[in-house]
This record gives sequence, C-alpha cells and structure tokens, in this order.
Amino acid sequence: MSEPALQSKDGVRDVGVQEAEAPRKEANIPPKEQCVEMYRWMVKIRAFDQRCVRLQRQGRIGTYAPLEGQEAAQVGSAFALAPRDMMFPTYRDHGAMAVHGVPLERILLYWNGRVEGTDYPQDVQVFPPAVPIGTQIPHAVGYAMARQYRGDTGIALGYFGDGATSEGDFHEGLNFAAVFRAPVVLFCQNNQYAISVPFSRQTATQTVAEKAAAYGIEGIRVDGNDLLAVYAATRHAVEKARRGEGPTLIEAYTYRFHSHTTADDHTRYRAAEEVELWKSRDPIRRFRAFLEARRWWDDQSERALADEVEERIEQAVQTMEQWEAVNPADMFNHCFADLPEALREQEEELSEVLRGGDRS
Ligand SMILES: Cc1ncc(C[n+]2csc(CCOP(=O)(O)OP(=O)(O)O)c2C)c(N)n1
Repeated sequence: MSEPALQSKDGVRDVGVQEAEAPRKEANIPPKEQCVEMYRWMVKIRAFDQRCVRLQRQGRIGTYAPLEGQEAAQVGSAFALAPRDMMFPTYRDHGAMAVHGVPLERILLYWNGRVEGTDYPQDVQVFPPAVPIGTQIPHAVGYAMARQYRGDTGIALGYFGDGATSEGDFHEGLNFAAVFRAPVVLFCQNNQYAISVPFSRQTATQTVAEKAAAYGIEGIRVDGNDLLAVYAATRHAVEKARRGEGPTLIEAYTYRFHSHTTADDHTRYRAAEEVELWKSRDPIRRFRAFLEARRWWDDQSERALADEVEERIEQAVQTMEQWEAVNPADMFNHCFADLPEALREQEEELSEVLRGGDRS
C-alpha cells in the first residue's frame, strides 16, 4: 500500500500552498440553523447513498458510484454557493447536486439509465454529471467567462477528482481560467484514488493545490472531512470570484469509504487498515460531535432525522419505480439528428438483442 496517501497531510512540502482551517473564531462559525441544516444534509445523502448501493445490488438501478466518506466535501462546498451559481458535477457528486436543488428522484432516474434523470427543474443551476474525466473543467471555466462577459455576478463551481488532474482538460481549463480571471471555483475532491490508481501514481507533486502556482492562481488545501473548513475555504473562493478577483483551486483531502463504483472491488487495491483509519475520520461523526458539544443536537433529533430521511428516500424510490422500464435503445436518440452509419448498425444490433434474437 502506498504510504504517501496516508501521510500527505503531514508531508506537505512548503510550496506556498495555503492550508485552510476550520474557523476558530466564534464569529466565523455559521449560525446554529445553518450548522444543523448542513448536518442534516450530510446524514440525508449518506442514507441515500447507502440505499442506492442496495438498489443496485437488487437490480433496481444500474451501476452506481458511492460517495460515502465525501459528505463534508460535498455539502460544505455546495452550501457556499448562491442558488444562481452554476455547478458542474461528476458522477460522484450527487450529494452536492441534491444540496443545490436536484431532486432525489432525478438522481435515481439518472442511475436507472433514464435520460430524464438529467432534466432538472428550470431554476436549478446544475449541469448533468460529467462521466468523461475532466471534461466539465473547461465547461465550468467557459461558462463562468460567459457570465462575466454578460456582466452578471453568478459564478461557476466545477468538481473533479484527483485522477482528473492528469487530463489535458484540467491544465487547459486552469490556464484559461487564470488568464481570463474567470469567476470559477475549481474544486478537487482528492479521495486519493482514481479507481485503483493511488495518488502517488497520479502525480509527482505532494498535493493538488500546489499546482495552482503554475497557473498564477491561489491554491488552497483543506481537510475535506471537516465540514466547516470546507465551507470556509469555498466561501472565500466564491466571494473572491464574485468580486471579479479570479479563480481558486481548492483541494479537499478526503477518502471514499467504498469501491469506485458498484462494478469495482476496492479490497483488491486498498488495505483494510487504511479504510478503517479513514472511517475513524468519518466527517459526519466529527460534525455531530461539534453540534452535540454545543447542545445543538441530541439523540432524539438524530432519531427524528433518521425517520424523516427514510421516508423521503422511500418516496423518491417509489417515484422512480413508477416510471416505465428504461429502454436501452434510448442511448441512440439524443445526440444526433441523423445517426451515423456505425451507430445505426449498433442500434440495429441492440434492437435485435432486445427482441430476444441472437446474442452471440
Ligand atoms: C476521459 C476518460 N478516461 C478514462 C475514464 C475511465 N474512468 C472512469 S472513472 C476514472 C477515475 C477517475 O478518478 P478521479 O478523477 O480521481 O475521480 P473519482 O472517481 O475518484 O471521484 C476513470 C479513469 C473516463 N471515464 N474518462
């Protein structure tokens, strides 16, 4: 097992990367109502995530990408956005998407393979999740530049993983953002693996944040399992972008508790001790301890929340299952007005299989 992944927080070289911290001053801690609301969201998306894994195992949705362990990174950053700000997520960011207004039903429909799963309410400022790694980075930058050009104060936030930093899109996106001072926040959830590839094989730098220096922008590294630290760092970057002071690269150092997707087996490439260590840094347990110390939360509130969340998720699942069964041939229907020959052949072949014809 690669040791730098576990040590990188302590092993950061002095490359001018700012290490963000949770606000120490009382005045900088969000009000009780917001803290409780952020906690409720973390609990809700974890329960939703666990339910999605079970739904996949039961064959009720398709392959699914779990986010458990990354709740603080997603909720803390999404809370820093205003409703008018546009979010560019990946396939693992449905926690952040839900916070920014995407209904759970739509997220389930997406994982059920339905195109309607990316059809969000008009006022919800979220792009469909990017599955090709890194493509959403130049999208977010270009979108932010367009808003700037139009003179409005909306900004963009693009999510990506540590693996995406090896893509050309990452470098091109950051360079453009920096040169044109685009009002964008580039938010990397460094969960230390790109499927089975550990961070130490992804890059020779110790951190993602230090890469910002090469583009002439600010880089911030934050404990991605610390909700308040993530919120504070992202708010700083969002407000800076809104003031016209350009982009920020944020690296939220975190860990995914489970496999890359339900089609992956993480025990093949991660030691059980490493996973256990990170589970002991559970972002939800950490924030609950903070709330309880202030007497803002107790067992009774936790039980009431669990019931409420269960009911809400059940309702979303039932809505998803009321839709007629997905038609796999839909995948040919939404990109081309006239299907190219090669795709037409594949469509015919698929139709044949669906009609129960020759599968050989
Ligand atoms: C352009 C491209 N290359 C390869 C893949 C296959 N792929 C899917 S997920 C993934 C790993 C991405 O890791 P990371 O960016 O760290 O995000 P994470 O899945 O850890 O959230 C890869 C290589 C892809 N989807 N797109």
